[in-house]
Amino acid sequence: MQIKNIQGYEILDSRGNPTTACVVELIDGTKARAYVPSGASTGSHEAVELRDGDKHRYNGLGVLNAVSNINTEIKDNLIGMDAYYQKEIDHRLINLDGTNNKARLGANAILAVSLAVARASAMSQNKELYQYIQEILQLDATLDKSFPQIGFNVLNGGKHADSGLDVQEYMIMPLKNNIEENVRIGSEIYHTLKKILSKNGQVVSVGDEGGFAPRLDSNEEGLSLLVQAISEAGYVPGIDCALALDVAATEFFDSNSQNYTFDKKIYSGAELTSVYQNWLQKYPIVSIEDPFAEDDYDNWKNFQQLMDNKIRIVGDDLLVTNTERIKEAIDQKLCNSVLIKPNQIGTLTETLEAINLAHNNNFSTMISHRSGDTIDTFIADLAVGVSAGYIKSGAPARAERVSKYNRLLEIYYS
Ligand code: 2PG
Ligand code: MG
Repeated sequence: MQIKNIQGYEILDSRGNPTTACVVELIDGTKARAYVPSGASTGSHEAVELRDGDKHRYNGLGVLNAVSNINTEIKDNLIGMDAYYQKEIDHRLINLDGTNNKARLGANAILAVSLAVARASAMSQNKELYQYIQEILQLDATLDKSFPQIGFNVLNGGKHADSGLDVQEYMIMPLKNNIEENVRIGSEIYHTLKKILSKNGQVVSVGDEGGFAPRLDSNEEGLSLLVQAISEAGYVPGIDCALALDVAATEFFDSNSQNYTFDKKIYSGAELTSVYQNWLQKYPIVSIEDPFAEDDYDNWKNFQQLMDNKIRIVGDDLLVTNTERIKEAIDQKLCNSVLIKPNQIGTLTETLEAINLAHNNNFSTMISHRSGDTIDTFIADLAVGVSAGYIKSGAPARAERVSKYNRLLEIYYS
């Protein structure tokens, strides 16, 4: 089905910063939209998010250049192409850009178009988006829908809050086999945690991803609070609900000294490893994302070897949804799981390639939102479409976070 028109425009994300939106129209009259999210703790190897830098608009964060790239060059080149051929569309976009990190047209321009084309194609064929993704991957769509386990981020630190916590995300991960039950458990524990914090005289304001942002004495205190919240909500820690962390260690790594500033002290990679080992003895942690900085390969390798696949070690800033980096991680045994963020790489096709590469090499995948997000729910369909083991989209609160969880429920009932 031919593309008839493409229109990009600027909208606001959940932090109130501008981001790109795009509507794609097909000749059968189908119109579909996509909104692109934006990170705060970005990996240096991510595809480039084009910002205008014009201090007179949005403090330099405007995306009018990216929007204009959609409305001129991209539009001119894609009109008339068959939207059903996602791979061809995405390769046209990649070639048009011509750089290896989408720096010319902007990953925020390219991804908006790539996702809107996929959504328009699904709509035009009267399919749910997750089914359309299954078809692109040539998966057997007659199989049962498989739902990811959810990591609900209930305590925010790092670049996402001024809580003072170094660990960026403390997640609770309900372990039932049913998506509705897991959403309910996540919400109940979240509210129990709020009560505990209030009782302790802590603030219950939230960070960028909807998790609470209390001022705690140490990073470990976050873990004990979560275990307490799970128990007080009536669940058994480690049986009904586990813990997952995104340490986002690149943010507190000093590349000159090769050390980490953690809990206001200086740690070597080996010392930080001991901290994690100690936590793993005491708390039901099933996965740790970015335990070390994005280029600190030695410590990643050592930790993966020590853990011997007993937990998931998830590469985010390390891998940036990039097949080259994922290949390296597989070869060098740096971790065993990949965080998947479509805007780190810039097209749906490359995102699916990253997921395939991971799954074919026994790496699990966790599909992820960004800390600056919108109500776009593409990643929920992506998670079901590729049968990802895990998803994270922040707290079970705030519209841009729950939109993904609610879409999972919608798919469950579709
Ligand atoms: C992360 C993400 C999403 P950001 O580090 O995993 O939670 O944060 O979007 O700020 O990179
Ligand atoms: Mg991360």
